[in-house]
Amino acid sequence: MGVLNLTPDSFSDGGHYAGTDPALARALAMAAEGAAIIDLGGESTRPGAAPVTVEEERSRVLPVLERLRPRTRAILSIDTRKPELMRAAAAAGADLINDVYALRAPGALEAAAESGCAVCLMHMQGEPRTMQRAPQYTDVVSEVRAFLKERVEACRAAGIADERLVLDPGFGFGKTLEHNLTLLRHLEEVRIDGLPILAGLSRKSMIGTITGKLSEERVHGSVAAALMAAQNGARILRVHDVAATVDALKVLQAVTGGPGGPGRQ
Ligand code: 8Y4
Repeated sequence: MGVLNLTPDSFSDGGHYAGTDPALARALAMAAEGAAIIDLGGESTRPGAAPVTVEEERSRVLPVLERLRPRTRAILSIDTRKPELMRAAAAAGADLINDVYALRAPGALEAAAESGCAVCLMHMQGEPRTMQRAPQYTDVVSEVRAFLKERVEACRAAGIADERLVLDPGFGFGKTLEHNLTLLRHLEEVRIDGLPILAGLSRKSMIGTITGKLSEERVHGSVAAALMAAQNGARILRVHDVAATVDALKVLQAVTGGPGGPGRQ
């Protein structure tokens, strides 16, 4: 999954796209580099970020989605927690709703269910503005799993079939470096009923903390983390650096004979 950041405060794609053309070009380049999914995001979820209105988010995302849809067969993912945008994106041809709020916003479960889209359910402790102040867990793995289990059950009750669900431990969302490392080590234990796991580690502050590098210099560390996640059971990797990650996955696949090793689905 390649990240297409459509926010003006874009942290790792070199700033705001002047129009839709550069965004389209970036999306198509990532698809050509081997991204099976393009994740379009118009609301910053970085720690401390302010919320945006639905109109603002819509104006950032929909024009790109509408122009991208007829130009690629890649799976198009919309990174939003707003039901209005889920509906609009589905109507414009989106395939996947990537919700860091795991459909907890009022009306989001219903919007996602009716959209027919697949859904990525992500764990987050707290909310983006404050989540990194003092993350606390007794047992991060079992608490993340329990949260995801509750959200899976909510989706099932809303009529969303398991075939549409993806799970995500939410690296960096209300987690210390130790919490993130523990989750990466025990990624397979987060899985519920064989559902696929998505891991988003790319360029995050945990990579910066480990390597001592700024955001744009975190490519190598991010590729290493992506490979660890794949080995530990992740089926989808959310990354900024598609070409580098695809090469690493090809090496892993050559060695193990499968995306994440033998014996996995
Ligand atoms: C530098 C680079 C600093 C990246 C911060 C960041 C995830 C996600 C994000 C994730 C899923 C981010 C939308 C945060 N992370 N969706 N979204 N999983 N499903 N921060 O891990 O990239 S945005």
